[in-house]
Amino acid sequence: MQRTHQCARRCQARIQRGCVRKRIRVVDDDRSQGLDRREEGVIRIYTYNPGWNVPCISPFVTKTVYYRRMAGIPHEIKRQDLSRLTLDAPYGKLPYIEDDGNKIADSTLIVEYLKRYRDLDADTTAAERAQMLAWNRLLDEHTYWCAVIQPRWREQANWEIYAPIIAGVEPVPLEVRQSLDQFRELILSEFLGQGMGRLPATVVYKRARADIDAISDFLGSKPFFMGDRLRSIDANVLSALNHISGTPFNFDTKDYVEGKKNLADYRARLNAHFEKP
Ligand SMILES: N[C@@H](CCC(=O)N[C@@H](CS)C(=O)NCC(=O)O)C(=O)O
Repeated sequence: MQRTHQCARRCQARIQRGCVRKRIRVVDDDRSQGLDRREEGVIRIYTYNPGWNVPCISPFVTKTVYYRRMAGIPHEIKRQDLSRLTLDAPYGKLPYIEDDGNKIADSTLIVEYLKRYRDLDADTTAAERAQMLAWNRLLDEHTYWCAVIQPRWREQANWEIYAPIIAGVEPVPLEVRQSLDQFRELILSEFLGQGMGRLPATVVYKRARADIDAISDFLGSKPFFMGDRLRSIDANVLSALNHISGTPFNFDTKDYVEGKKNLADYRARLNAHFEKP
């Protein structure tokens, strides 16, 4: 475990040195006005590079940015120094946030924390909260692996597209590419450990399609995922869909999402308000 962390840190340091930093756009200052957030400071969220139509190439980071945008909580986006990821991030992963000198990590914990400023779920019933919990678990612990990790990290053709996006530079310098390839091995070992990475791609995508069917069927013709009101789960659903559909990668589930009219309409509706790469 210690070796894995050291390896990740070395990879990230090399990625950083290899001129990635020069190409990083600095901040997306996403403050909102007139809200119940205290005035003395702004919450900082640490991110990887932005991509296509998403504020960050990580769906978990994107989820937390969307929650803030949806709740109108002032925040500032900071690009994480990758050479310091395992030092700065409480669990060695993104997202984490800083608020009043405290660090809060893990997208689920961050959304729960942010509810103290504005709770999009304040008047939900216990049954609705139970449903949202189950959907969050599906998106974070299942859909993420079969529709994000599988296409981007496991498939060579998509990896060739993804590596320059992570690096923020094209062509990717040799030293950076070597570091990224090592980092890919780390992610693929996590994929094997999780179990999904042991299944053939056809099975993985069959599961991803089942998730998409369930999401589409549950959404139906409702304006938001839970009904007439925007809820915290919309941040996660929109993030997941924007990390599958409209991406530069080519894979089974992407086309499948794009073929579902209610999902395309939902994305278009919510992206019109909350998309800001
Ligand atoms: N359960 C965490 C998962 C976060 C996560 O897996 N983040 C990925 C990016 S999508 C990461 O930083 N990976 C770096 C690594 O595995 O070393 C959350 O919800 O925030």
